[in-house]
Amino acid sequence: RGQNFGYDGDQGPANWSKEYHTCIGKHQSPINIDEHNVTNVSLPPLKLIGIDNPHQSYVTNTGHTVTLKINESKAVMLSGGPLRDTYVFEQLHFHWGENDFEGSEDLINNHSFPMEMHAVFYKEDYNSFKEALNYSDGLAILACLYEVSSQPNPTYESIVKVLPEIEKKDMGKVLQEPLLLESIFVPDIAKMQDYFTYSGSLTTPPCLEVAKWIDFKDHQQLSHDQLAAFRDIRNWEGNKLTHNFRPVQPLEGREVLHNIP
Ligand code: B30
Ligand code: ZN
Repeated sequence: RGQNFGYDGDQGPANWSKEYHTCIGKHQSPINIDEHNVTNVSLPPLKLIGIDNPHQSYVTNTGHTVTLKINESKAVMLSGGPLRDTYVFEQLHFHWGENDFEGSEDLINNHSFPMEMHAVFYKEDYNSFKEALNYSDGLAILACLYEVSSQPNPTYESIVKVLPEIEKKDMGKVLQEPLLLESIFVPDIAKMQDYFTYSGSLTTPPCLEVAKWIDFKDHQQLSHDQLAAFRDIRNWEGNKLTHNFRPVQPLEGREVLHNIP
């Protein structure tokens, strides 16, 4: 079985801990971020290197999500803000819901958004993503929330267009044009210092508590049709992956910081 977790019934989030004991830890993700219960701070500037030039990218259906990777190593790096060290870009992927009223993992004031992107980075000192999973400061994950817009977001068209071609698990496709990650990661680079940050876990099994989460306060926009295209890809069982978000987990006394630029 191993990676055969799902989002419904016996395979669903409520049963993950039967096979993955780490999914019942005290620093789990996602969480609800209550804006009235955050600590305002002024952290050093968050730095994203290598996102201002286009990178050849490939998109894969993992059976749990759609993942985007670039083919250069250490071309995109993250440091500063709440991070003590430099982190290397590994992949980004998405979480979505059955309809336009749910789908995000983290909630803001108990409000759901239709989609959430996670850009996953591992600590450079640990040399690989796999190795970094053994350390509590192994990962840094940027999260961005999406709202529904009436117009399609042109930045995402190249990704949305290939989704029908990667309908089945393990299918992958190189994007026709190199992708400018800047426009995927952050809606507006001028607003990128406005974010929430907290310590948490992977939101899928094995739910390892190894991630510093950085959630941009600014949102991006996708049209209903762009969102709906994600719901048509198939999971590891061959069924439509209509939704792939984990419900929020208890905060257990953790502090959520709000960085005010
Ligand atoms: S998340 O950002 O907390 N949602 C992994 C990375 C980030 C998150 C969750 C999981 C991860 O790398 N898991 C192990 C590797 N995966 C690859 C994958 O992305 O799709 C293999 C696997 O099958 O577990 Cu699911
Ligand atoms: Zn994720």
